[in-house]
Amino acid sequence: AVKKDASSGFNWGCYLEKHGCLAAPVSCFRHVPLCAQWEDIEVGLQVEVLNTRTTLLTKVYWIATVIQLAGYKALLRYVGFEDDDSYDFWCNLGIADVHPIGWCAVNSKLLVPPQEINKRITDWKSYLMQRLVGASTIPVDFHAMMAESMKCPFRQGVRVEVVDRSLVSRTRTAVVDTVIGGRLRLIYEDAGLGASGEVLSDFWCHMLSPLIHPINWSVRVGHLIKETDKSVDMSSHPAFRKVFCDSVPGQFKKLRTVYMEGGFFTEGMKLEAIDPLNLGNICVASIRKVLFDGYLMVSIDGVEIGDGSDWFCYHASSHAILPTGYCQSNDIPLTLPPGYDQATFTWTKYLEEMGAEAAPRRLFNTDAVEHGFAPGMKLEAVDLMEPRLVCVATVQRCVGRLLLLHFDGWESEFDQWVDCESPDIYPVGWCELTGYQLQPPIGPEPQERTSKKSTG
Ligand code: MLZ
Repeated sequence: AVKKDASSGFNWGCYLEKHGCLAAPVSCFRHVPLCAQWEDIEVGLQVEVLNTRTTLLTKVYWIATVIQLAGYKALLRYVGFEDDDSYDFWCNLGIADVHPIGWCAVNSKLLVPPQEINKRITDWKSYLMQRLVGASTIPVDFHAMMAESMKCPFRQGVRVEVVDRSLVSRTRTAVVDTVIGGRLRLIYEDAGLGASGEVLSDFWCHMLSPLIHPINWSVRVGHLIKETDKSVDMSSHPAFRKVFCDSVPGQFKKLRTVYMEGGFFTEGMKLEAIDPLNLGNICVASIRKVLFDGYLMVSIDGVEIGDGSDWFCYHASSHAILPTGYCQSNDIPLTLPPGYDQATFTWTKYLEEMGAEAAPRRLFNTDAVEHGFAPGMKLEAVDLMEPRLVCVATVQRCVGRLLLLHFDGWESEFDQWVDCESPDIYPVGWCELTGYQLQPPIGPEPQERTSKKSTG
């Protein structure tokens, strides 16, 4: 039987084969384990891998060749099957019992050929010698590097400031409850507990997310922070029984320095911005307030409540703010304020009408980058509207630094624009690697292959 992704019953290998899709390579994702090393992981590599095609009771290994790569997953074929693909199997290189050539010899493990080919080739030693000449393999310290790169500076009990999901214009103090693959489950300090002790309000984000900050950040940059309601008793929750520890700036992603002298963003300037509550829309927007350290409060024109509660904080270096005209020059539909018409809207007229000026183009971080993503590539991506969910997704468009992500099986209303260096996108196999639950596409599951194939 085909073994499925333990966490969700979803099988990436079958899914990619069925749809004939490519996965974005691990080297596209700067923040994930082994990104830098992945350049050397390629089709044709040979590895020593657990031999599942044997009736022996002891663990034995055999040599296999990488036939195809999909994120962390590799389609392997045992040496000796030559062009016969019927026993190919997908495995996650990060967790499978996969080792560099030579590992068995060093660790006194047995290399035994699969039963199907054992009889076909009599002199295995010289056969292998022939097949392994000039072969490349994975680095000797592959698994050690993997473990090293999965370390995380956050643990349960660390206090942070994070956006308040019930009022996006302010932050709120929260405590780290769980860490999985660098993703943090944060519990607001005054979230409250339900009748059976369940947390009433939490938030998930990656440790490199622009939405979390060290303690005292809000006061330092001049951002609104909710005063913690001291009357809420959280002490019976495990995350609050730990010795608290305030997070410090060194634990967070360093943002690109912006120079505020010599003409920076000013209040009232117009721009285009990703709607923080509707991440598939790029909208007509305004700078509402300039905070310290390059942070800005931005609002979406025409839909404002009026009390500032829907302003949103973006750093000046954020991918989510764009110069006026960006959508037009990149053939992206610009979401207009209510009452305006796509056919007649022009920025020149709008600015004149509003008596406003456009934020200068040079202030935006729209540098082109060679990110390696291409339309059609599959990946695992956070649904930022429900950031606990990591979902099966497809790159729909690439525009400069921006990727438009589509969630497989979902309407296009769920599509989201993200930066190519977003910490919320992961290679195929990341969930399996880190033990995070993957949300499979909704709708009918692709049919599994009916051959006698088995996966490792
Ligand atoms: N409760 C939501 C979940 C949507 C999750 C979509 N992820 C791509 C709904 O069903 O609308």
